[in-house]
Amino acid sequence: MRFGLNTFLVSPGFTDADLPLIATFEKYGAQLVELAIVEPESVSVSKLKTVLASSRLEQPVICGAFGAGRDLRGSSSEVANAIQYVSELIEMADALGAKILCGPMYSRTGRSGAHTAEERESQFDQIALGLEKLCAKAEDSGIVLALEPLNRFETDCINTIEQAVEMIDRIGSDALKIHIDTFHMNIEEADSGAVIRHYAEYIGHVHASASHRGLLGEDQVDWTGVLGALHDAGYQGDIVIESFSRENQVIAKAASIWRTLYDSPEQLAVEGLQFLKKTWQHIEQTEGQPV
Ligand code: LER
Ligand code: MN
Repeated sequence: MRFGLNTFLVSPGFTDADLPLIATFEKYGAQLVELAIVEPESVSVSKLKTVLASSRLEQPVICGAFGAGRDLRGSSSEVANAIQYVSELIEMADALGAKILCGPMYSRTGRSGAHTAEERESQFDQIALGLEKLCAKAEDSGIVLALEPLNRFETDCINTIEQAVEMIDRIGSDALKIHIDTFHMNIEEADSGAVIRHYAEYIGHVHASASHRGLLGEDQVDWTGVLGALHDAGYQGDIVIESFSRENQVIAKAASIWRTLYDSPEQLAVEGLQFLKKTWQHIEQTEGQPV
């Protein structure tokens, strides 16, 4: 189990210019870096590998960004782009020794609207076809694709853990898991801790994100409930803090961070990691004790 930081905190999309972030995140107390790769061609895998190897954050997670033009339920060119993009990320993950590729890869982020039951069914059929191809590639490389449900304003497609489970059961590949995000769960789930306990075996990755995307622990997420459920389920994966810089134009509309939520990315990172580690430790120490 590791605690880490997503590069969206400071960078609109990881490129070679962001390589120094790895040392910075290590200094902040991260045990892994989640690389938000918007344009795979702006990353030199060999340079990245060298920098990772010289740090203690050797095995990263890759986070996909599904903006305009990448949509498994879109036009044939959008589908082809999405497949091409995720395929390149799988290859990058493989080259870097990463085991998880996460994000809302079923559709374009920000696409949200009403559909008839028939339209929805045909969209899901189309997504399943795309995911089947990607899972076959991921299986060959031993990479897990972790699907992230998003809140209703960012997608009308997969909003809840249960909907992600339906898609995973339909595909039936060991390479497909769920990527939960406490921010989205806080909007869409009735009880985040309970749903984590119920579907624990499906969870492959976690974004720890405050209910307002600001400082962890100074928000409405029931952190003891969420982390307690992951702990009790024997979760062995990564828990990565995600927030976004206000300057991040790539994800500005989706993240909708219009006001200052913390003093600096360093504050969010350092205090957030300390908060997660302290809460996890407390859960471990009080395990089995009467409430
Ligand atoms: C991405 O991990 C995420 O949580 C989204 O809200 C960003 O669009
Ligand atoms: Mn997220």
